[in-house]
Amino acid sequence: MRVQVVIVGAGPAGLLLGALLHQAGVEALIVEQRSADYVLGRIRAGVLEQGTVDLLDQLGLGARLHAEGLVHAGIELSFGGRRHRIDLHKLSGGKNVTVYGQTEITRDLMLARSRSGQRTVYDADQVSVHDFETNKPSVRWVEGGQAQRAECDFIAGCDGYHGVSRASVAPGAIQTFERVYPFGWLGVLSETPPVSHELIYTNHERGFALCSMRSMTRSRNYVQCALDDSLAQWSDDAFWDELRRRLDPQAAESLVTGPSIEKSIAPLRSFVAEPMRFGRLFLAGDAAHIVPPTGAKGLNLAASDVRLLSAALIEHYQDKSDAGIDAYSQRCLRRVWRAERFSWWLTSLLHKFPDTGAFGQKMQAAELDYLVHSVAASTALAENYVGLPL
Ligand code: RFL
Ligand code: PHB
Repeated sequence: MRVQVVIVGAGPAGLLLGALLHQAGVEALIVEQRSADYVLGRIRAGVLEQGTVDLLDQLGLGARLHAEGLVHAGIELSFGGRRHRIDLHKLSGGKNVTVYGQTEITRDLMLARSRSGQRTVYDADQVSVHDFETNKPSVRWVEGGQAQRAECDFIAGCDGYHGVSRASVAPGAIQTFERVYPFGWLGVLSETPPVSHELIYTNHERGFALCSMRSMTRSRNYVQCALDDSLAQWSDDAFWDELRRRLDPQAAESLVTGPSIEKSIAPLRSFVAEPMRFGRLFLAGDAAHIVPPTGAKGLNLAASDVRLLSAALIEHYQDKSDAGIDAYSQRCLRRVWRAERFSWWLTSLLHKFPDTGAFGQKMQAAELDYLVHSVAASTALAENYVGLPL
């Protein structure tokens, strides 16, 4: 078969790119190695920048997001047993963030895609990308035991950190930068009201904690845990006890506990691959870069990558210009590195590291104190959290 673009991966990057291309009349086939239910079962991001919300609006996919998403004008930082509010709205010149789960965006995008008759291959085995350094790239996979092949003009590698796209690039053509953090996040989803109406990011001597939510009746909470912790070690009671110990007294008092609906441990990593284009293969989203979740940037970066990639591909087809294609990698990477810096900084400030020690704790406390009492410092936090301009 032949299509204009093959998108590898049906996560948010791949589905969003497919929707943006379809809106402009460019046909794309998505090839995903997992089932749709598996993709929807992954509980991940929760916070959307305004730019991501605008992109979904532009696609006509904002209805449920606006009806069910929670607009947040601030976040709280908790340390030394007290909470301090950062007024994102005021400090960023009027911007907010929206709390709406990645699962919901994925569901909205999947539904719109199937309604408009665009094809997604789920459960594709042995996906491989070929000849992207030539004018005749192709993607192969095995579907129900049958070998399949799609010839195309371009391949979009939206297949996440462990995907096949980045792994298919010649080692000499790619440079990677990485930091692996010596801890993970244990996340619990529960049908309980959130601790507060805004997110609470906590620095505590026992480790980081985050109180987030999916709705006013569904909480998503995290505690920093050891990398080698297993889920079996963390009963629901153990999780709630640990979270409570890290919260300020007032938050601990108002914590409502309940059985977990989902529980998982995620390692934390900073990673960037350069460049993000190899001939007719483009990397987008987690396939090209990973941020630790502290800054809530991963999904938002995936959205800004595919915004630039879709514009570049549409320009190629409609205007017969490759200027956008040629600039893609450089334009993305500038924003990526700024988000990497922010996520690394916030992770370093809020977590307990093996070598933090007493001096390190004092430094974190002094920086947090400065952050919440200096308009300049809290403005820098706010403008990064709500999202830097593209
Ligand atoms: P995904 O979501 O990993 O999707 C990639 C898809 O590709 C498929 N795939 C393949 N398909 C075909 N062939 C292959 N060989 C393939 N290999 C893989 C996979 O099955 C999958 O369906 O990457 P994408 O689309 O780039 O999206 C990135 C986001 O998922 C990620 O950045 C965010 O979830 C990160 N993140 C957050 N981002 C935010 O913007 N705000 C947040 O609040 C936020 N919180 C989080 C997060 C990530 C977390 N975890 C679990 C790492 C919280 C957590 C705990
Ligand atoms: C979430 O709700 O899952 C979430 C929110 C903020 C973060 C990370 C994750 O920084």
